[in-house]
Amino acid sequence: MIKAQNKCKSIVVKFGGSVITDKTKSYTIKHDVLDRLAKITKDYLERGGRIAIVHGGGSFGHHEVKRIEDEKGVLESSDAPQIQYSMLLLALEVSKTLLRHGIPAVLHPPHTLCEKPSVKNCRMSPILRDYTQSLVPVTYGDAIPYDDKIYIISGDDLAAALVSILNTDCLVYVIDEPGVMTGEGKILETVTSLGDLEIRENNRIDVTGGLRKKLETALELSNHYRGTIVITNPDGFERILKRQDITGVGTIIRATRPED
Ligand code: IP8
Repeated sequence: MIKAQNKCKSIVVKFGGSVITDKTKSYTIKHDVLDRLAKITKDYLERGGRIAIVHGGGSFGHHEVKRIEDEKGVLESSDAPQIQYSMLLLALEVSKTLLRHGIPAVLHPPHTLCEKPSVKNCRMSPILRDYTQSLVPVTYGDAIPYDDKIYIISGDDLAAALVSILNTDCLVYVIDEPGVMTGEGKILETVTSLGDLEIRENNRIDVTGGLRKKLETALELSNHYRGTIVITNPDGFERILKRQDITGVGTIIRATRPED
């Protein structure tokens, strides 16, 4: 029996790249969606909620990586600036929208925080510093040059690392489906293991592993994170933030623990 704690008074949210950009067209932002997410976030802050925001690469970072790979066949550290620049363009648009809605968003580019290509080697203290001062840190998936190669750090992993550092009640992954869907199009209420789970994945360009990798990260996190991890869409995000509660929204990710 899964006993989730349902309150979400503090959240790390990951806005999926496929939610805030149009993955069918390079460098295209869904401004209407971004505006909506910003408005929901602002209302939540006004009601005392605390939040840190992570976003994905969408048709910026993923398309840029794919373009370079197609062109050269390999990714070298000299390609990092181009990918970083593509992500900065998106991150600046996200920040601009948040600021326009009156959200005190502070941008933290991961290539300035992460020494090596693993979130364990990212210096999160500036993000904690800002969060502690009731600012809203914003970070995102990025390219880290290391050992003459490039590693892509996913926003999913950064979000998973941040919940423990910021000690938030919830981790919400906002995707473009209401939750994790089965092959037949049913929403799964919970995912407790990957096993032979059949999930519906879209086939858009994704260089960091898509939904299956997200589930792996979330399941691994749930072994030690005592908050709640939920995957949902913008409607679900709105319901969670309005009620500061996740009951009945999206798919809860929680690996089965011995005490269950
Ligand atoms: O969409 C990927 O971040 P994600 C970032 O969160 C790049 O996996 C540069 C492709």
